[in-house]
Amino acid sequence: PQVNFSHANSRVTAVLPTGESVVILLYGATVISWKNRFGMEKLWLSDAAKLDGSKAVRGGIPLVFPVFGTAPDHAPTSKLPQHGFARNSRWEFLGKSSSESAGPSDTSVKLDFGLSSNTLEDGVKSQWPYTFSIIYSVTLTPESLSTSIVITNDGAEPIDFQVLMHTYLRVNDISQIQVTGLEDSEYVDKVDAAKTKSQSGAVAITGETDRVYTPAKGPSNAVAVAEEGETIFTVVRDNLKDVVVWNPWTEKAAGMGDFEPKDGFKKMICIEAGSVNGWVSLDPGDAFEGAQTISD
Ligand code: TA6
Repeated sequence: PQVNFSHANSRVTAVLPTGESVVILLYGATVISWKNRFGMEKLWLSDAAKLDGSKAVRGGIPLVFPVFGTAPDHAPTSKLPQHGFARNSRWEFLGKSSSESAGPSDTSVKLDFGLSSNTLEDGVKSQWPYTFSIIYSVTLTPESLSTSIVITNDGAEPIDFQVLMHTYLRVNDISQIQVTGLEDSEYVDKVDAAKTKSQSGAVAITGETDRVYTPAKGPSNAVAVAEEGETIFTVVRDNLKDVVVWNPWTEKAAGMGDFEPKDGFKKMICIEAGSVNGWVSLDPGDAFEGAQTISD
């Protein structure tokens, strides 16, 4: 049984024999759709998301690199826009590989995307003049979606960066959501003067929420999202020590022109795996790998 596949109009689409599918926009190598075998969309994408490359996609899985937020005091990244350039850049599709261990229910597909200093826009290169290459892989299986990033320093000087996968998970009703796996982790509360707090119990979303759990200490690096007591997502991290939990709620949703419908915040929660507190320092010739696996 074949993986159905297409690479057209700046998108790569793959459909497994069991029916699951994924769509990646070459702009930002942004996953914009992940559907289960019943055709149910698992990611949240704003109705007003720009998909023409004019701005970062509002939804799906935008890639944050080499800076999370803005870092005015960090000279190497201080000239970059919020969340860096990866989600605003045109990536190349490098190819696909599919594996079928025992049969159609085990068939999976891995799609590779590339961005490097050779393909980066000149304007961006002048803001961040490092020699690098990134391979971003999206792997779809009947049970999960994984995204992994390998960042290689091809230059002669160390590169200090932050990286994060800004995943918008789709939920039915945010008021019924509980996030577990972050118990006892310290977090920076960005809606309360960036105070450092400690998480006790599950995380519920009852208003604008913007927290950087650093490090996220949960057992086996797993964070679970439950709706009415039933786990709907599990996010397992590999070499990504932090988790950001974000929901814009009413006011911030109203203030984002590309966030539609305005009450769409009730249908999404961002569970973002990354390394965003402090800087990963990559020596010349070295490579950094980080990944997440989202099971539904
Ligand atoms: O991940 C949380 C966050 O850093 C929030 O502070 C908010 O800015 C969000 O990202 C969205 O940022 P964006 O640049 O995509 O509008």
